[in-house]
This record gives sequence, structure tokens and C-alpha cells, in this order.
Amino acid sequence: MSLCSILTSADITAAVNECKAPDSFDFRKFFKTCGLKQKTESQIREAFHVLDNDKSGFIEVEELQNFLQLFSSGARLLTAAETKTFISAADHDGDGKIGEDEFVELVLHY
Ligand SMILES: [Ca+2]
Repeated sequence: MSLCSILTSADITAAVNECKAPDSFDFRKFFKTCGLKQKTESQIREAFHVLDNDKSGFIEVEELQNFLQLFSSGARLLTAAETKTFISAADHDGDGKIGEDEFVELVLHY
């Protein structure tokens, strides 16, 4: 399973291009442009499992740094400020990482 089987490559390219400049990443805009926000909950759960690269059941800070590269291998790393904003928006239970339900909530309802 890869993100390309859930999203179109044109939408992924557009989303990655929108946040090329460091510290310009906005997860709300990104999820909308890449098309994930318009997908079904089960497809969003599939995307979560791709982004949880080490299959720990959570997206951790280290995985978030590589977030854009999981969409497009040539993309940049997220900055420390961007990963911090991303985690704090999603992390309702305060464990410092993003669980599957927190991810669905973030994509669909934030
Ligand atoms: Ca993980």
C-alpha cells in the first residue's frame, strides 16, 4: 500500500509544491489539496498506516519530519516548528504522538 494508490500524483505534487518554502507547511491546506480530506474514513486510515512508517500504531515526531517525503520522495523535511504545530493540533491525549483516531479527526474535522 502506498499513498499513490489512495491519492492522485497530480494532487500530491500540487500539495507538496504549496509548501516548498520552510515553515510554510499548513496541514489543513495540505490535506485538502492532496485530496485526503475528501476521501472516506477507511482510506484515511489506510493513509495513516503508510505514514506510520515503523508500524508502531502512532505517528511519532521522527516520522512527521519525513511526512512530505512519504508523499513525494524529493520533498523537503518538515522543520521542528512545523512538526510541533502538527503534533499539538492532533494530540488530544497528550502522549506526544499521533494515534490513528487522532489522525482521522485531524484530517476530517480540524
Ligand atoms: Ca510510528
